[in-house]
Amino acid sequence: MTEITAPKSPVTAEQFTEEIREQLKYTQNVTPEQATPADVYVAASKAVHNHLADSWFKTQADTVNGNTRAVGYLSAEFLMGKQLRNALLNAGLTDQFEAAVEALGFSVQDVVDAEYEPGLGNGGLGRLAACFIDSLASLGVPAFGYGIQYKYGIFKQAFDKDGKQVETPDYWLANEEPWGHIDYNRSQKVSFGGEVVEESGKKVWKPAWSVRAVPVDYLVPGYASGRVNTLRLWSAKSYDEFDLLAFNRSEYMEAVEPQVKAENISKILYPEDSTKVGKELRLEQQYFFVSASLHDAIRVFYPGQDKPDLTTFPDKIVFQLNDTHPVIGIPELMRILIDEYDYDWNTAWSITTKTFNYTCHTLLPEALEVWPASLIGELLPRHLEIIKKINEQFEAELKTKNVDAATIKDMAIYTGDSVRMAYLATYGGSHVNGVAELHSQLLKDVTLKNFSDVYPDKFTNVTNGVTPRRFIKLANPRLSDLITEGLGTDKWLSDLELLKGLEPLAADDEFVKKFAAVKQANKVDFSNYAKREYGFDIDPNTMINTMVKRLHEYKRQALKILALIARYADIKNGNMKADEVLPRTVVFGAKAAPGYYLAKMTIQLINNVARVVNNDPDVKGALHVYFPWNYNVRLAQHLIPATDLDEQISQAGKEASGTGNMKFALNGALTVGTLDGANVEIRERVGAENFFLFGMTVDEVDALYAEGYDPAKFYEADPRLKQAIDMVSNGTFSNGDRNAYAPLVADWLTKDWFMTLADFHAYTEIQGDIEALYRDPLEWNRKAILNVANSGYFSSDRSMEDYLERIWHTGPLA
Ligand code: 26M
Repeated sequence: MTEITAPKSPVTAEQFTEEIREQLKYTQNVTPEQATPADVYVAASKAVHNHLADSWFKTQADTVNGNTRAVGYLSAEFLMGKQLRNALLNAGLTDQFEAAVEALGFSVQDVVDAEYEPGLGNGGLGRLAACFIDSLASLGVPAFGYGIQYKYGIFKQAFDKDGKQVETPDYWLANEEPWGHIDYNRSQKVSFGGEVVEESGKKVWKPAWSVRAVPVDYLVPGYASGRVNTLRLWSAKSYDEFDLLAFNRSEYMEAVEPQVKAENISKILYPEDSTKVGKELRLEQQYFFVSASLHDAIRVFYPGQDKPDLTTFPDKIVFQLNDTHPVIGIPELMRILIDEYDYDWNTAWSITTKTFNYTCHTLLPEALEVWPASLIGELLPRHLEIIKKINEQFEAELKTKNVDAATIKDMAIYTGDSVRMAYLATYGGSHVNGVAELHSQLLKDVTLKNFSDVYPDKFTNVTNGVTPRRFIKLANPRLSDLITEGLGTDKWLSDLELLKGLEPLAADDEFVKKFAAVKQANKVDFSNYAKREYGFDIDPNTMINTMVKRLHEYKRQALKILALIARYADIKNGNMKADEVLPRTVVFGAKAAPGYYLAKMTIQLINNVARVVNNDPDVKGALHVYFPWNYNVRLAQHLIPATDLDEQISQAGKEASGTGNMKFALNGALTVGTLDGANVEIRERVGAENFFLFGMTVDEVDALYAEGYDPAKFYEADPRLKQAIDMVSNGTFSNGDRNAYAPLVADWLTKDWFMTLADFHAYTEIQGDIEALYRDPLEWNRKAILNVANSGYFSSDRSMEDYLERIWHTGPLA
């Protein structure tokens, strides 16, 4: 007997069909005959939204009236992915929806495809925020996601005829967007600039300009919890629709200028990741959403009160700072408490430090935000004063702890000309966490060592996780059914450690064959999807070997492409016979920051290697390379379930955690990877014998740097590496142009900051093990099952439980 605990809705398919008809008639104003799939998509979305409304209202009321501290997740990015299927799943309406759409004469796929994915994030950090709010709702924890409703999300990526990345704006709001509920009545005023004056002994900030922050609310339905939380994304609007005086002089452009300036704040998501861009607009964005969110929380928890007792604020809500982007919230809460509510400094500080906690998502020093003090002074003069005072208090505190003068200087939050946001966050909050064991350790030992010496108790780890609802149930329905069959229950969807129960089935050949059949069917699906969306001819009978993530040097797409070129050369040289090579399809997905020169050149190289390899009859059937453009959550949901082998090959000590690695393991791909980020913990759990480990460790990397790393030596020493690089420089992948990749090659041979060349040999060696195992499907799939069975820890539900226990000290609503 299989136990089914998935949410069930009280309505029948016929009733839901009727609800969609109503929406078509009264909100879309079309007959079912006139309707397009996009109309049906909007109508169905509104219908499912209505089913969630009562739970949403009740959750809001319980959040305010209950005695459970809420969580505020402050994040500049929420990479939500499409909403419809997730909402249907959590409302228990999936079957009714599918039947209704067909009854109305539409195809389910067309309707689901009509939803345009909101791309309000860059990569891992933004997707993590989306997984976390899903898990909080599913656990029944009262929580708000707070962020920005960018008008343009992450750019759309295309490739030109030379294989170069071309970016176009992602105007995701071009068509009706049924999920966001704009709530003008709950707007907040956010001010900038001006000066600070003294009025009867009190500092008063006289800002120069203000914008109106308008909340757009998104429902965050929990899975099987009956709870619906809120994602509140702020949109910037102008107060002065136009300046009448200017307009009267018919200076039309000037008249709308204030509006343009105000609305620019939420216009575009910065397409950077792992680099800091010290742009004024970026600071405006950060302050904009953080100030609006803090005021909103006060409004929510102290409704109608002019003089609330804000000493209870940390009992009402605890804020998590997702990286340094919202850290301006610390001086902002100080300012609100002191200037707007008349608290003294010490009381304000006590409230503030109890309210905030900080998650660091990087180890790259160049990614830690540092703002010029002059910029903060111009944009937020009162905040700069407060930051300086925080820094004075901090230095005094360090002196009482007998920290030496040189170290105090190293630890400065305010250096005289800049403000270090990570240091402000560490001092101004209760806890600091890294996102995987290794990363948290390196934070303590290296990046924030001085802070960890003085405040050891602040530091903790919470290993990242991913939501099994989106990344197993929705993305991989076949595997979900097989898991439910194998376990005799679907409870694993809210208790992912139950996957452990699959472990014995890895020894059951019948089950292994079913598992293999699921993977094969997913590969066929993906091949069809890739044909339809991209025109690719992917052979689903080859090994699907995937590397998807942002394009960054430290992630080492270069290592993958060089190894691939070496393999190509082996076949061309006759060192390997094409018909003896294990047929492999390599799939890349990656966006490069528009200003990241070497990353963009790497994309161009991958595309041109793909062009040459795929058109070379000598390697036909043995090696194929595809680079579907515009990698996003939707493509991830199609590709991950179809992947046999996943690449997690960053230089050890550089990838904070990774979350793609978890999604692949949970979908039964095997990983080839380094001892980096969460790979370390994945390997520990799934078993070393079920993970393809290669490459230098953090200590070996450090040692090689210390002795003086010279990549050219590795080039000279390994003929296969030498040939691969020579092929890049001799025009093989640039129609004979020897200069096309010169900067990339020069970087490899003289700098190679992330030691791609040093790890090349180990990486190519391990391919033998991989291919030998793949030739034994039963053994390969046994190991894949053991990956699934032992990855339950990587549910974002578990991450949330760790945050609740170690940092937030709260739990589900009663
Ligand atoms: C900074 C300044 C200006 C504009 C953009 C940024 C910025 C945006 C995103 C900087 C970093 C950003 O993201 C970093 C990120 O995604 N880090 C990843 O976080 C994941 C979740 O914890 C980890 O799994 C990844 O290892 C880590 O690289």
